[in-house]
Amino acid sequence: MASAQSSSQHVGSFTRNPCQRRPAPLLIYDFHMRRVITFGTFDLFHVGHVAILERARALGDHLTVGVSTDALNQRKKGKNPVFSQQDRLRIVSSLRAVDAVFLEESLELKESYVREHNADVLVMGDDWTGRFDFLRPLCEVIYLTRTPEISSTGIKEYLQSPDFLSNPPLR
Ligand code: C2G
Repeated sequence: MASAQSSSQHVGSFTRNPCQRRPAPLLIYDFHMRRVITFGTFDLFHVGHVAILERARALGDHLTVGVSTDALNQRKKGKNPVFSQQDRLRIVSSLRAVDAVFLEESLELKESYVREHNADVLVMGDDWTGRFDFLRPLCEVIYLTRTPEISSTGIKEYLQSPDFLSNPPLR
């Protein structure tokens, strides 16, 4: 009983401790993790956001998400998101499909973000088609079809429309 316990503890520390001196199995040296990166505001988080994040994650082994800051939205769209950057970051980081998050401060920093996070693939929705093709020497660039009939802007408009009080769900 005692030996089974110490053996399982040993295996646990072997797999988790990066300073472990024992040589790692060859499998680990050969393994190349395909790292995916994507970006977005993810305000009023909805099913279109879930869909693109799940599809982005399925294209690799690790998904990093850049969540745009409130200041970036102010500059880009002239308005603040409904939810603060801290809340949007927290929502996105809670998803099973998402492995890491960070705050995207500027649209012009895509190249450094791709390098910093060692991304092999950049994924964006097809509303961004062509915009990031210049990164192709650095990483694969994939534009995924947006989920139809849902957007943060559409939700805001619906909440302000007379339909909202009388009608069934938006989608
Ligand atoms: N998206 C989608 N389907 C929808 C709505 C959004 O696939 N119905 C995708 C968008 O194409 C985008 C991601 O979800 O890839 C996030 O969408 P937004 O929050 O609207 O992101 P945006 O404001 O476009 O910010 O550096 C790029 C920006 O940070 C992107």
